[in-house]
Amino acid sequence: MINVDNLFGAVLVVWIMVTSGIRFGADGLRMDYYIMSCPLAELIVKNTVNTALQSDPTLAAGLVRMHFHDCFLEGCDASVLVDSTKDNTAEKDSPANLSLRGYEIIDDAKDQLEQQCPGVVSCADIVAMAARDAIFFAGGPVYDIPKGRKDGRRSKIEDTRNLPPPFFNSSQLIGMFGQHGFSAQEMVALSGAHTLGVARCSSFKSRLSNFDSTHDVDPNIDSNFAKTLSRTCSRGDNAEQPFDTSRNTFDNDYFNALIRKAGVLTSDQTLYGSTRTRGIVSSYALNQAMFFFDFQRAMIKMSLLDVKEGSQGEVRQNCRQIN
Ligand code: HEM
Ligand SMILES: *[C@@H]1O[C@H](CO)[C@@H](O)[C@H](O)[C@H]1NC(C)=O
Ligand SMILES: CC(=O)N[C@H]1CO[C@H](CO)[C@@H](O)[C@@H]1O
Repeated sequence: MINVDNLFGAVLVVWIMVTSGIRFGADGLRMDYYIMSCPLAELIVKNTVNTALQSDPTLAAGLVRMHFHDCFLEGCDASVLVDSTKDNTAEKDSPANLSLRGYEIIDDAKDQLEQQCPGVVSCADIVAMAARDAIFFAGGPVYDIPKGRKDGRRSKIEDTRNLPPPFFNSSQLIGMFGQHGFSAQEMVALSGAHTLGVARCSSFKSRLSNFDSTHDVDPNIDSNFAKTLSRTCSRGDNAEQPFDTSRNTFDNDYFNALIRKAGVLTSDQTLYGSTRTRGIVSSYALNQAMFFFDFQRAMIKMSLLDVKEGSQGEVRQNCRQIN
């Protein structure tokens, strides 16, 4: 005799086995992760990013930097999006995160995705896709990324200690990126993201006066460029200095700037100053296609840092709040 309750129970058990088999499978991330559950996911993110960048192209830089900060802290799990609460100061409120931009674009894409397919597309995947689409919009390489990241349940200000500070030298950068499994070449390629965007005076002003015991001004700056930086800083700590001559265009101009000793941050100029990385900078300055190729490979690798799968995370309903 089969009664309805037993049948329901059996179906439920099979259903749990099937879904948990998928959720805890060895490699939960796939290129076509949303093909059944939210086929328009990629398109919705791309259209949202394109529309936003058409009205403000400077936000491309914001989206790319957001993805980097997300992945370097606790893995690519959208922890960078969480707002602080009464009981928790989130990553967002670290001074290192000051000036992250583009949160509204992520919220906008999430709202549309929740209408199309509620509870399906993670904020972590949206951040990774949005960065990818921003790079392409700005003229950079096109690449595909696996999807299926889950959103994290932790976002703490303490974790931002793991971000590289702008005064690091090449050896320190190699060390820090090495801890995340990146080679020196991959670190240099990723630094090429500074082909987009700006730094504020507070991030480089220490290079302009009382630099060290023997130099007032960092000897690794071209003297005319030092004047440019000083002029920027005369407008205050928040005054913006573009990293290269084309702040909204993804190209290899950043590497040419380093060769001219016109790098904005210590961490930028050190890549040319150090013999361990100088050759890589020169190659990318000469060969943009090589930079694009290495960059997109390194970005895919970065987008997979410590991702959470299955029950290690959740799909947040609102990207700014843990469920
Ligand atoms: C190598 C170590 C790195 C250091 C020390 C570093 C540091 C910084 C600093 C200090 C700023 C300026 C912040 C401000 O003054 O407002 C900045 C901006 C930026 N960073 Fe990095 N960064 C590094 C690597 C990366 C990587 C790997 C990416 C992405 C793949 C990235 C993407 C960006 C972008 C796009 C901006 C411009 C943001 C905007 O204009 O809104 N950075 N970075
Ligand atoms: C980089 O900085 C570290 C720590 O300040 C220092 O020990 C090292 O000598 C520096 N390396 C170079 C090449 O300047
Ligand atoms: C965009 C953002 O949330 N920025 C925050 C970064 O951290 C400072 C505190 O250091 C906050 O005041 C900002 O709101």
